[in-house]
Amino acid sequence: MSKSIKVVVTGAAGQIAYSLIPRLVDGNTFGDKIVDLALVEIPQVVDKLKGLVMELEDSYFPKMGKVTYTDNFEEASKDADWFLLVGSIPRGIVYKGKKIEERSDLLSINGGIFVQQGEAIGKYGKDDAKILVVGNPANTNAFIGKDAANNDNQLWMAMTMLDSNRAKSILAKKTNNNVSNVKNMIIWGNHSPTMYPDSENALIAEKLGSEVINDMNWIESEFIPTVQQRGKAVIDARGASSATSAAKAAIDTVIACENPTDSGDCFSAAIASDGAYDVPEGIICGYPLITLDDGSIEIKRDISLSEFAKSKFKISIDELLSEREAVKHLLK
Ligand code: NAX
Repeated sequence: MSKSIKVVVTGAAGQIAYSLIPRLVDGNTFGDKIVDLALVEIPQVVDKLKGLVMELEDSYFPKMGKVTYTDNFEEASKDADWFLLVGSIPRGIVYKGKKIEERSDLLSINGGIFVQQGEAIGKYGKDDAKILVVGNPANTNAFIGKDAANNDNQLWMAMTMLDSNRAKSILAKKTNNNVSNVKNMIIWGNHSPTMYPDSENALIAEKLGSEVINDMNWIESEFIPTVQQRGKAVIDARGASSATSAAKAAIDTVIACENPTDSGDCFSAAIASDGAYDVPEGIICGYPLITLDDGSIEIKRDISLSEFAKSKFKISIDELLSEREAVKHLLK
């Protein structure tokens, strides 16, 4: 019999989840494993998940196991292997009578959610559970969740794969390559407009980006700002934030964690710093990661950063430190 795996998805009635959930059970993401789904929503919308469950059943997914839905996160967490934390309160909505405009309010409200979810994951999730935070502000939400979970065997990540996929696509276009020829694409720092997409260490058709692209002006004035601002550009064009591409990026992150990384390559996600690349310990920072043959995930440590790269990366680290300061009342 195939092994089974349990995946919890929050924000399950949202637009990213609508693209994401079917891909979890289509047999590509977890291969042969039977995938049990625990879908979580807030009480006001949890009943809508009944419709999604009907659609999943109607789709004929041979690898789909048990599907449950609930507004009780603790109940959903029991013995889960993976947590995809997509749900969060967006900027601009009225929450408890107040319009949420400031990043500090957003950090605090979502931080509160991630304290509860983190505690439940630490207590009820599997000891080797992996947690991918998609809901923004993703790095600091993951930082709060990890602190509340207080279980160092579990791996907390914040998603930067969408930024990395976007960066690959722009570099491929610029150099007339297919996207599959762009590898080792690192997003350093925060998933926010301060992130640093590293074109210099990207491998483009096996060559270092710093050798292939000799146009610093394009890198500084087009490439970096386009990757940093792409989320907003999609909102402006589509009238809604990235959904299909965000779902694909979450799936890509899961697949990258479940399979050994090819030599010479890496994948992007933010994890807790252990001091690598001189980042203060503990903050959830975008790094180059590799999955080893035994399934463990490590920071790739042999990347050399130019002075230009270091100066850009520092801006993002400083932002993460100020976010940590803004949520310190939520930490244990
Ligand atoms: P939607 O507003 O469509 O869906 C969010 C869902 O989360 C809603 O149905 C809401 O009821 C639910 N929710 C809120 N609080 C919850 C809680 N405590 N427990 C369970 N569910 C809860 O947003 P969507 O477009 O799906 O985006 C979700 C999040 O992804 C947002 O925070 C968004 O900013 C973030 N993104 C992150 C990206 C990344 O690369 N890390 C890129 C895409 C996206 O912008």
